[in-house]
Amino acid sequence: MIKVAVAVATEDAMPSAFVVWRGIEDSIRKAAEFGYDGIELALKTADQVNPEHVKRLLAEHNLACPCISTGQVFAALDLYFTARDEARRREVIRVFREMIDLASELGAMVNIGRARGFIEEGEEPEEAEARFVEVAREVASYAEPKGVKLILEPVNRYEINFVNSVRDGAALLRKVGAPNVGLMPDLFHMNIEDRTLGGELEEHADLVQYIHFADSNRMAPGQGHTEFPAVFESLRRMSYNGWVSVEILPEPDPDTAARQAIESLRPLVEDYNSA
Ligand code: LER
Ligand code: MN
Repeated sequence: MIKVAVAVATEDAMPSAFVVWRGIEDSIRKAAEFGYDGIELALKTADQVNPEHVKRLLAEHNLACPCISTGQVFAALDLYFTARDEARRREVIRVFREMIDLASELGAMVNIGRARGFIEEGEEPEEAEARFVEVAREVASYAEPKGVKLILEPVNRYEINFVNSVRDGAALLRKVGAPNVGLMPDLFHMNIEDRTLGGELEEHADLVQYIHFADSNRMAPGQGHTEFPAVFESLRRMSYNGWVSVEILPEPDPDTAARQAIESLRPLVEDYNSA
């Protein structure tokens, strides 16, 4: 079974937060009204929301929150796993622990996007990688008894210089070796970095826990040249049972983008779920 979420944030999120709607109440109401199954909540810190309030709103609208995404931890707080400074690494671990506590209340996974960090000037990739592995293991071992999974998102080379392709992500996760850390491929980044979309998804089916959906130009599915029926055929071959989340540019305006996305995905998802 495939379920569809839409990426949203709180009202006070940075302008650059990459979401369709802002404001928890409005986002949840609209997601339900438009026919989504859930919301992906983009946060800077866990205390931006009251878990009881979010749970009540989700229950009222019969929606789930399958994922908390953490791009703003990097973009707004400048915190990331590969930081050379030990105090900064302790701080990102603290922020992630609080995200994990919230995720455990909401039944969500926690994304590791650009907060994974990067290879600093003058250092070997292995040095950044070693710091990532150490922090990821610590965060994963905190999340494990709480039943929370972490999902590493490969992001294209124009945004960061570390973990660009799905293959890079899979290789790194094998080094982390924690049972509760998987992959969050994003079709937009894959379109830039991977040889194929479906092929790489199928190849790493054992690790793929959640997928960001956008068309080739980051507009709503259906507005670019990605072949979504072929992606669904690959998902079928890998017996994918999970969430896809619409993370698209809110253009020409958020409601239009959200409506275009669900309208183009709904027939594919209904077909997938009924077979
Ligand atoms: C976040 O999910 C993402 O895909 C990044 O491109 C945001 O910068
Ligand atoms: Mn993404």
